Amino acid sequence: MCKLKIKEVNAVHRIAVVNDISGLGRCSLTAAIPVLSVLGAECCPLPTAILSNQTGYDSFFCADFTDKMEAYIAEWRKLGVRFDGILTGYLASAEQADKLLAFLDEFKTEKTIYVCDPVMADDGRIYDTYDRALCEKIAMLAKRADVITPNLTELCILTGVSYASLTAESGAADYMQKIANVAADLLYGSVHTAVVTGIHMQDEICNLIVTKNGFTSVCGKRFGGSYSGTGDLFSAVLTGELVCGRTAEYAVEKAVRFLELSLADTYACGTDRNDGVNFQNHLEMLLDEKARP
Ligand code: PXL
Repeated sequence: MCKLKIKEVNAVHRIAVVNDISGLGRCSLTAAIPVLSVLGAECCPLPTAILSNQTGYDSFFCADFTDKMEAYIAEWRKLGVRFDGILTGYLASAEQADKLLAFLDEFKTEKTIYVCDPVMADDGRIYDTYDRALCEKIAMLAKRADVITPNLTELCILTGVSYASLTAESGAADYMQKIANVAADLLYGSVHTAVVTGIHMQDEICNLIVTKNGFTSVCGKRFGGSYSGTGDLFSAVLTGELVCGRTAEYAVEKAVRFLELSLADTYACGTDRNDGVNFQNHLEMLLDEKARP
């Protein structure tokens, strides 16, 4: 557990999490809040939408928060709040992305670590609530980040590479290198690390950490298909650890071990993919060994 000295302005690191709140599906903010709290950070939600349940279910209610964001952010401005980290995820509109670009201009300081999870697609498909205009805006947000966490589908959208062609190479000995080469195109400006998540390799799911110095992979055992919220749990662990000064390798390893155990539990329980990951019973493994009683 990383702790700041008591004399510092905030006793714990403060992370603005720009994401939706979904009543069911254990994703977005309902994943980020518990994870960041266990990691010892203050999670400050900037909601993008309020949903009855995530959009993978057959039906859902969604209240878009775009029109409320300026008034919400204005109160943060008045309070002079500063963030050690900013994490962005699911967005409700292209207009919202413009508001977030302005939010970054104002609230991302030299000391703020910005992790952009370019949530827009999975398994080769753009989410139903997303369109081309929103995906283009998300690409603009991703360019402002320090670290980006696309899954393989999102990586292809961001780079204009065909998902079908890239995944057709999955049997090749140099598949990881090929993905790393694609991800390397996204490393410019402030973006120093791309973590490509959810790469299917036989009975494993792998994640690639790509920097200008090359790439490393961290794999975990695969259980069942893809579950709602997996990417949100991953990006929350990553952000919480990076803000504490940990390396991307350390953070990704921790996220993968946490997800591996949580997904094994989820699979064993026969949980529906839309209901998300049974991570609650495994949060304690995010505490450092030395911090345990
Ligand atoms: O976990 C990604 C995500 C976040 N928020 C909402 C979603 C999804 C994926 O489907 O529907 C509302």
